[in-house]
Amino acid sequence: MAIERTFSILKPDATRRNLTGKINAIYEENGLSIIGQKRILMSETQAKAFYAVHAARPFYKDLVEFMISGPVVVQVLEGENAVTKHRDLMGATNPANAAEGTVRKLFAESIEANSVHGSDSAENAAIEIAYFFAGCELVG
Ligand code: DGI
Repeated sequence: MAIERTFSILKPDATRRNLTGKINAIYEENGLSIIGQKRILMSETQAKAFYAVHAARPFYKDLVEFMISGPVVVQVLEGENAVTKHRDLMGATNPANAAEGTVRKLFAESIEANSVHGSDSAENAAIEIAYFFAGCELVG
């Protein structure tokens, strides 16, 4: 498997509880290198566009409000099979269904405040990375 990149967000519930280091350690210990990272406050426009695929869902408004409720850490992870590896480390969307040892099982507060985002395909990873990072901000 070739080296791949994926896009990750540490959500407001994670930054609020100072979990950035603990979550980053899980990623790094599992072969994912953090090749770009910044802490930002997402604008409403950014959050709406980022989750546009969910615009018709009943939870969309709450999701956008949650994502702008505090700082997030956006990051690019690089490693073998990074998209799938990251999704496996994150665990299921709903922490009640997340496997033992996953980030969401360990830290998520609810299906909405579920601590982390990760791209679901290499194609979406490229789009999401370009949405938040300039090429010169990524050092592999
Ligand atoms: O890729 P995921 O983050 O695991 O899941 P997703 O792309 O299906 O949904 C994006 C986010 O939207 C998810 O991390 C939390 C929120 N969400 C998804 N399904 C529900 C939800 N929020 C609420 N309140 N209820 C849901 O059923």
